[in-house]
Amino acid sequence: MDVVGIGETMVSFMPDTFGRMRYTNRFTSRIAGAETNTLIGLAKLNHQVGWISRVGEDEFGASILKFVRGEGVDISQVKQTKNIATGIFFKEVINENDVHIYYYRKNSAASTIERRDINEEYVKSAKYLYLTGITPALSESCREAIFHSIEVANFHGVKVVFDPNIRKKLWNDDLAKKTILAIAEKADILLPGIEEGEFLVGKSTPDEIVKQFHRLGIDTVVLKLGEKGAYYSCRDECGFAPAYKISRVVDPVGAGDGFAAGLLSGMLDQLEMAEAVARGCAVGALVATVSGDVEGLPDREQLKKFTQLNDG
Ligand code: CKP
Ligand code: MG
Repeated sequence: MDVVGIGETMVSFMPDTFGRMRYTNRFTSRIAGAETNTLIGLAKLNHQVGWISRVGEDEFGASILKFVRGEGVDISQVKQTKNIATGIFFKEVINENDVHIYYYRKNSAASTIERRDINEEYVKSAKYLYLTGITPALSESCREAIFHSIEVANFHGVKVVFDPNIRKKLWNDDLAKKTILAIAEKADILLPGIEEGEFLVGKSTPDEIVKQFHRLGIDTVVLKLGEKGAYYSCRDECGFAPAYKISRVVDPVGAGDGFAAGLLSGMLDQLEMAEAVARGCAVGALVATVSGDVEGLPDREQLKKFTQLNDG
């Protein structure tokens, strides 16, 4: 296994028209969740990936399993819970720059993920453990499971990759900050957005933010700067990868997860850090050109075409 991820995947509903959702009665449903978005991105680039989670024993749970399996992710570690529903969310698009997320995921199946769901042999078999700050926001038992998975990974030398993905709708600022910093300190690779960096360490320039994370003991920090690109810093190297220009942002949700997929794919292919970060930028950009969180994730052929065209 190249990468194992842990987290909640939901059915997402998006109105077929722009504007306030109260005026809509037609929705398109899709499958989305930060960790599977990244895992699917990796699977499309031919990496071996697996997912640890829970879904309800209901129709939405069944459609998630069918979809995620169909995209090439191993789902052998996903449990189905009786009488606990699969989470869902709605994505209201007023316009491309004004997107609102409404969750219906409290007490969902995935929020019952617990420590014993973390199969040690399974985590051990991976090169990277991929986590985001969404899972520990779901419940106490999810927090425990995440910390346990990190212990397992650290013990077996599996590198921990962590995207803070701070969701203020899911928990209060203090608990979010405390928990996310505690996880970040144990991670090998941290992938914050610039605003998340500001929130977590109270600094504002990329250089200051990254230095502060290094002080906390994190070896590799890749700071996502949105439309500007990404700034990365390892112990012995730092640099900047510019963003790829796209003609129109159709749907920005999922771009960060696509970035993680591209970056991890580059690292698995043993590219130089600058090239791996550039691959992250390319995949993130491609995700934003298509409606839906995973539908824009490229395969190798599409990725090659896009980068060749844009690298001139
Ligand atoms: O940070 P991103 O826009 O890349 O993440 C989007 C995902 O898991 C989306 O698919 C949604 O389901 C979520 O983040 C979430 O729980 O907010
Ligand atoms: Mg994100």
